[in-house]
Parts: sequence; C-alpha cells; structure tokens
Amino acid sequence: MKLVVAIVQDQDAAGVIDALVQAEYPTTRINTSGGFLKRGNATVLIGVEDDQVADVMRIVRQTARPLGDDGGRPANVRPGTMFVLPVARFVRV
Ligand code: 2BA
Repeated sequence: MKLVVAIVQDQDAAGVIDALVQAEYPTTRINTSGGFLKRGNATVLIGVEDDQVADVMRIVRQTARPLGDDGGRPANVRPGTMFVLPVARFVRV
C-alpha cells in the first residue's frame, strides 16, 4: 500500500477531490500553506494499493489546472507536487 500526498492549489482542490471520489479513491484534504509564498494550498492524502498509484497521479495531473492556465496562480507555482510514501500499516477501528 502507498500514501499519495498531493499538494495542489486551493482553487483546484475541490475539482481534484471530486475526480478522486468519483473514481472511488478515498481522500483526506488538509488545508495547508506553502512555506515560501505563505499562500493557502491544499494537501490531499490518498491511501491506495500499489497498482492504483499511477491512476491516482494521472487524475491529479489531469484535474489540477495545467500550466499556462494560471487561474490567478503565480507563474512559478506548479499545478501540483506529489509524494508517494510506503505505508507500513493501515488500520481502521
Ligand atoms: P511554496 O513553498 O509557497 O512555494 C511556492 C513556489 O515558490 C514554488 O512552487 C516554487 O516555484 C517557488 N519556491 C519555493 N521555494 C523556493 C525557494 N527556496 N527559492 C525560490 N523559489 C521557491 P512549487 O514548486 O510548485 O510548490 C508549490 C507548493 O508545493 C509549495 O508552496 C509547497 O507548499 C509545496 N512543495 C513544493 N515542493 C515541496 C517539497 N519538496 N516539500 C514540501 N512541500 C513542497
């Protein structure tokens, strides 16, 4: 299992989450801020099986606003930044 940590721009977060939920991926949104610009962004946590990681990353890529369509985003900010972490244990109580 892997945890995908996707940092996306505030204005894109709802669309990214809607697309992930539509595809039946569980998501948790944390409202965060970038350390450099100190502007609000959103961190989306998605815990999935290894073979689902590529699909999750595809959905984030496709639904976060592409470069060139800034939607108010500063030019140097990418649509998304993703980390893929191994999950040692997943427990639901
Ligand atoms: P921020 O830290 O507010 O960074 C916003 C943008 O400012 C970055 O866009 C980058 O273009 C620029 N930037 C960041 N640090 C810089 C520095 N030390 N010197 C010059 N320019 C700098 P992105 O790279 O697209 O990052 C967007 C947001 O994603 C970041 O917001 C941060 O919240 C997160 N992020 C990016 N890389 C990260 C990493 N390695 N670890 C943790 N969070 C990261």
